[in-house]
Amino acid sequence: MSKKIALITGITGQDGAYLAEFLLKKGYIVHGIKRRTSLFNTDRIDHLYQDPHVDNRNFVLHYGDMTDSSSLVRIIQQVQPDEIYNLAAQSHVAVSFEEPEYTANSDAIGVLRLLEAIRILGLEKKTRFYQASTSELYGLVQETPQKETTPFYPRSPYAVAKLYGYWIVVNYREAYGMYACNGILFNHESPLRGETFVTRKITRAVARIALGLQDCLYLGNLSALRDWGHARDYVEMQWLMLQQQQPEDFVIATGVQYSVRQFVEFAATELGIGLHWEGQGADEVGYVDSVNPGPATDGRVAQLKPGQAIVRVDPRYFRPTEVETLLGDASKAREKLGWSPPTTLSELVKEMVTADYSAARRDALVKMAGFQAYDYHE
Ligand code: NDP
Ligand code: GDR
Repeated sequence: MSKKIALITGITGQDGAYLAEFLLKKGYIVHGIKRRTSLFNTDRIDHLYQDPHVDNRNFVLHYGDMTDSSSLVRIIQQVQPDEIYNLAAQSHVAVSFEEPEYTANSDAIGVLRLLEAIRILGLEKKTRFYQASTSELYGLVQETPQKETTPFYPRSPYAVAKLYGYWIVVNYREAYGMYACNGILFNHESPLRGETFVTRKITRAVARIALGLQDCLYLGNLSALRDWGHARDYVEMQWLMLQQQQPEDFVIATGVQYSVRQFVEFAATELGIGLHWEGQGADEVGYVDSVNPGPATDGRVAQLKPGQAIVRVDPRYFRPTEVETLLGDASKAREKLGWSPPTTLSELVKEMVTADYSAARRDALVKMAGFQAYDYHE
């Protein structure tokens, strides 16, 4: 039997890397679309790279962009994929307020471009399509927990763009009988998470604080509640959604919710770091630091002992409209896909902190070696 062919947009991102690895293990030939950038952007998938001069590769990268129809048509024509996973997006909610038009172009119209490419090339009956939809669609939540039938109320340019993506997938499924479906995935994290998303920002900061490379972590809304799972577990569900008899949309979530503040505490606990909370909203949740109770004062940074950290609320990280709470009900996926979240939050935090600690140790060693070299030349 010939190998299945998958095309992944956003292959250089967190989910793209896990999905590519997963599909290769399943015996797929995996093609991915990467953007042209002035610096290398393939760190997360370099371990999968195959020399283009070798015949019969099962991992192939193509230059393309979600804002460029002709590149998408050309790649799909060349690859003739059995499955397309559309993971590419300007995926940062806060950034979408700064770049709303670009976000709409890539995250909304980009989906349309792919679906039209499938149609133009006459692949409607061959190519199955997965769309990376999101819990951000629920925004100002109308029902808790959120499931497939919960009404949407997007709260950012990102979420509004993804709303278009969601509905155009449903429309092409109904209008043209395409096998196209939405995975409404709640937040999922990993050591491969981008450094500016809150979980990774936290685990990276506590690791650096533990090694004396940083003393303060600036955050925005500490009371936001999220349903966090592990990206490795979630990409398996993306694949399963394309292996069903009928295309359907599914919520994927853990069904457990924590605040940003709790995430900081879990991460700090991993490395035995004491926390001082400062700034607007820092005292709102009634947390009293058992190591150093009471409000911190100006100049406290200088007085900190090693292994202690300041978490300072910085309003620059507040969003014009915020999604305060998300909690998923994945009963449908549990029944039809056999979903149960294998990784707990504490396992996830531990894995992320461990990875960031070892990266920070490398930085600390380099810094130390740098200082020694400087001393030597003096
Ligand atoms: P990342 O931000 O890590 O990855 C996004 C990918 O999209 C990167 O490969 C990026 O390329 C690529 N990309 C961005 N813009 C373009 C463009 N114009 N043309 C081509 N490629 C582009 O996101 P995740 O892996 O975390 O998420 C994957 C998808 O799932 C996204 O669509 C996201 O919106 C959605 N999602 C994510 C959730 C999560 O919690 N992680 C939850 C629900 C949905 P580059 O590497 O060059 O930047
Ligand atoms: P989110 O993830 O917006 O849920 O989108 P993010 O980690 O950016 O924010 C989660 C919550 O934390 C609050 N927060 C901060 N966020 C960031 N990034 N930086 C901070 O300093 C900070 N302080 C507090 C935020 O306000 C928010 O409430 C992610 C993305 O992966 C989307 O692509 C995806 O669709 C959704 O998850 C589901």
